[in-house]
Amino acid sequence: MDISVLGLPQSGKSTFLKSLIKFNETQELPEICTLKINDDRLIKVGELLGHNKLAYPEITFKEVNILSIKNKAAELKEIESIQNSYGLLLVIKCFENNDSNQILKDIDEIITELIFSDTVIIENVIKRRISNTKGKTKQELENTNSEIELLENLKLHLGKGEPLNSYNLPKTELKKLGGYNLITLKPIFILLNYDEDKSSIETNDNISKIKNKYFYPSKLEMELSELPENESVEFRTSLNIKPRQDYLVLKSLFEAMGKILFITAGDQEIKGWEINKGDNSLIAASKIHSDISKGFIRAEVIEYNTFIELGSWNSCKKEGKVKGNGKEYIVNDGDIINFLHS
Ligand SMILES: Nc1nc2c(ncn2[C@@H]2O[C@H](COP(=O)(O)OP(=O)(O)O)[C@@H](O)[C@H]2O)c(=O)[nH]1
Ligand SMILES: [Mg+2]
Repeated sequence: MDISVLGLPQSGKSTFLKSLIKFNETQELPEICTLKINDDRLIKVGELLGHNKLAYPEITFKEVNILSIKNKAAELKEIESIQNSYGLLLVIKCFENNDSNQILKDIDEIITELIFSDTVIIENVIKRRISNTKGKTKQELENTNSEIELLENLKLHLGKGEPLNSYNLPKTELKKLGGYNLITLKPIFILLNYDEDKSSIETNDNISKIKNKYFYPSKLEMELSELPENESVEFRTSLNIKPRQDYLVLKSLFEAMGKILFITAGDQEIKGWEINKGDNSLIAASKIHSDISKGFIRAEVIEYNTFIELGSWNSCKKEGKVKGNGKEYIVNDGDIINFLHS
C-alpha cells in the first residue's frame, strides 16, 4: 500500500519517517520508505508451527511537499504522486506553541488545498465530456450526462469545503470515478505530531472529534530509536510513552485505510496478505496468484483465535473448525486460509 505523507513545511514529515526507519536527524531519507507491519498474529502462528519464516504486509511512504512548491510543473508532479497513492497521511505540527486552534487551522489549510486540486480535476473532466459528444449514440450521451451530473454534485460538495470521502456514494457510482484518482476520495489519516506533552490537545473537544487520528511524538521517537533497548524503555516509562509506538501507528494507519489481513500458514512461510475490509475469498485468492482465483474451488478457513486455541490445522480439522467457503465468503481480519484450486 502506497501512502503519501503530506503536511505544512516543518510539520515533521521527514522526522516521522526517520523515526520509523530508525534514521537519525542527519541521515538523508530515501525517496520512498518501505516498512513492514510486524503483526503479532504472524509471530504467534509461527510459534505454533515451529518456525519463524514470516512475511508481513508492507506500507510504502513518500513525502510530498505540495504546500511549499512555487513551480507549477513540480507541483503537478507532486499532485500526480498523491493521486497514484492509496491514501494520505497528514502530519500536523502540535509542538512549539501550536495550540488546538492552530492545529485545526493547519488541517483545514491542507484539506482546502486538496479540495482545490480535486475541483480542478473535476472541472477538466466536465469540460472534456461536454466538448466530446460528436458521433455518440443516444445511450452514450445519456451516460455522459449522468456522469456530468454526478461530477457537478461532487463539485458542489467540494465547494462547501468538504472532502469527497464524506460524500455518500453508492459503490456503482464510486466505480465510475475510479479512473480520475480524486485525492479527497482517498482515506485520510491524521498524525498529530506532538512534542512531550499532549494532554492539552488531547482533551480539546474539537481535536477529539477528528477521525482517524493518532498522537505520535516523532522527534522523541526518532531519538529513542537511537538508544539501546534498556535505556529507551527507561525513558519511555519516565515520559509515560507506550513501547512499540512505531508498530502501533502503522497498525492504526492500516486499519484507517480500510485494510485487513488474512494469513496463509505453511511449513515454508507464514504470510499476512493485505486486502480491503469487505473483500471476498475470490479477491483474497487473486492476491496470491491469478491461477488460484481462476481455478478457485474452495477456501478452507480457520478463524484466527480458534487456530491459536487449538494449535494446528489438524486439530482444527478434528474439531470441525475448518470451514469450507465459496467465492463469496467475506474474509475476516486474521482468517487463516488454505485455497483449493484446480
Ligand atoms: N520539538 C519538536 N520538533 C520537531 C518535532 N518533529 C519535527 N521537529 C523539528 O521540526 C523541524 C522540521 O522537521 P521535518 O521533519 O524536517 O519537517 P518536514 O518539513 O515536515 O519534513 C526539524 O528541525 C525537526 O527536528 C517534534 O515532534 N518536536
Ligand atoms: Mg521534509
